[in-house]
Amino acid sequence: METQIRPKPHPAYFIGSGKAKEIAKLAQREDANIIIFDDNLTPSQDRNLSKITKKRIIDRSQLILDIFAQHAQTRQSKLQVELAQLQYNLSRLKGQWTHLSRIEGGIGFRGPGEKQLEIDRRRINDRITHLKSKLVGIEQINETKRKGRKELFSASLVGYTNAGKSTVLNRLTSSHLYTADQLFATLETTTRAKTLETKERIVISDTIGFIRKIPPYLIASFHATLQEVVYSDLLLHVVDISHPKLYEYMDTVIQTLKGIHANHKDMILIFNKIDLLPRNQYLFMKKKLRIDYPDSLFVSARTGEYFDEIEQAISKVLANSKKCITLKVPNNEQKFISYLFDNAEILEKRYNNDSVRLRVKIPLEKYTKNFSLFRRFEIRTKRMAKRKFELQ
Ligand SMILES: Nc1nc2c(ncn2[C@@H]2O[C@H](COP(=O)(O)OP(=O)(O)OP(=O)(O)O)[C@@H](O)[C@H]2O)c(=O)[nH]1
Ligand SMILES: [Mg+2]
Repeated sequence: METQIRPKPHPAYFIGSGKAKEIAKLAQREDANIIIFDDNLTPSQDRNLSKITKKRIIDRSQLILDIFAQHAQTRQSKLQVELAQLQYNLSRLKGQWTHLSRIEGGIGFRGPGEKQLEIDRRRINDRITHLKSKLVGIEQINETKRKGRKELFSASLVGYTNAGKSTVLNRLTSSHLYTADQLFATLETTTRAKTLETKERIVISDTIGFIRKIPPYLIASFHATLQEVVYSDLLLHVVDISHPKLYEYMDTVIQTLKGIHANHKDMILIFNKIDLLPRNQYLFMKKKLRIDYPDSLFVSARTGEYFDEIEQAISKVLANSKKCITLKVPNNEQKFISYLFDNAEILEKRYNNDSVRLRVKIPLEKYTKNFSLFRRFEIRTKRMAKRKFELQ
């Protein structure tokens, strides 16, 4: 492995040209097949590096896409991986386009290369449109499933890839989801039900892990998978406490959540894998982390140490949580209307001739208690259709 510190990437080689020659020699000597960069390269950097090294160059996004492709099992994840690959290719074609038009003079001069690029680009765009419409169809099916369990409080596990999310879910719900010491072992969302000691039933979902330095358009390809996170009531952020880059990884998770507008949700921070740290280091880290994250939990999903605290923390959030809903209540339901005014926070109200439309925030406990009434008057907005690929 080679590293170089530079004030900014070299426009032609990413690394310095001298370093590129050094790496070329090293790759020859070691008889390497490919050279992998832990960063994303522009198309021209990619071309120049393969020219100088005479080796195949793989950048960070390409490597991640390759892992995705190997792990994709379901129809949804296969479609998402293909979409991500095409988005990647399209971004490369765009780069080549500016590269060529600069050389060949742009307007008024169209070389054969450019025509081919235009055709390629159109084909890719057509396929992207096709894949997106299929994925929107899948999202609508997922949305219907989600509505079916709407009355249940839902939590989603989020975190950097390999933090132990699936292992945590397995232990919480006695499941047997695939876990492995590899990146992106999980690519799809799995939801499991759990009955808490307080007898309340909730659902918990496991989903794809996040990673550093990944272009937003690749995250957007996983829109359908990430919807579960967007619509959940609570996030369980799992962090591998034994990883030297834990702070950076936590920040990546927060930034990714921001990107999907899910950063304002209730969140329980779970520092996992405490069994991997020597006792004194664990105690030191715990003391330090508790200063910034006073409510965080420290557990081992492998040994089960302090694991009960997760359920207790979920119950606490559940007891205090509120639900936002829109209702259309006929004027003759005066009793229910005044119940709402007394018990819920009224966010919006609009009076019609024979009914009132209210957007309210209600404690979950009260919602569950009067579930049949709420269900009768609740308006289900078609959020999914409106939010189609808004991330891009
Ligand atoms: N020692 C130790 N290993 C753990 C613990 N939790 C998970 N692991 C291991 O960490 C690796 C990753 O665990 P997963 O549950 O697959 O992690 P994930 O966050 O779901 O990862 P992706 O799905 O790949 O994003 C596996 O080898 C687990 O056995 C823990 O508390 N202690
Ligand atoms: Mg997993």
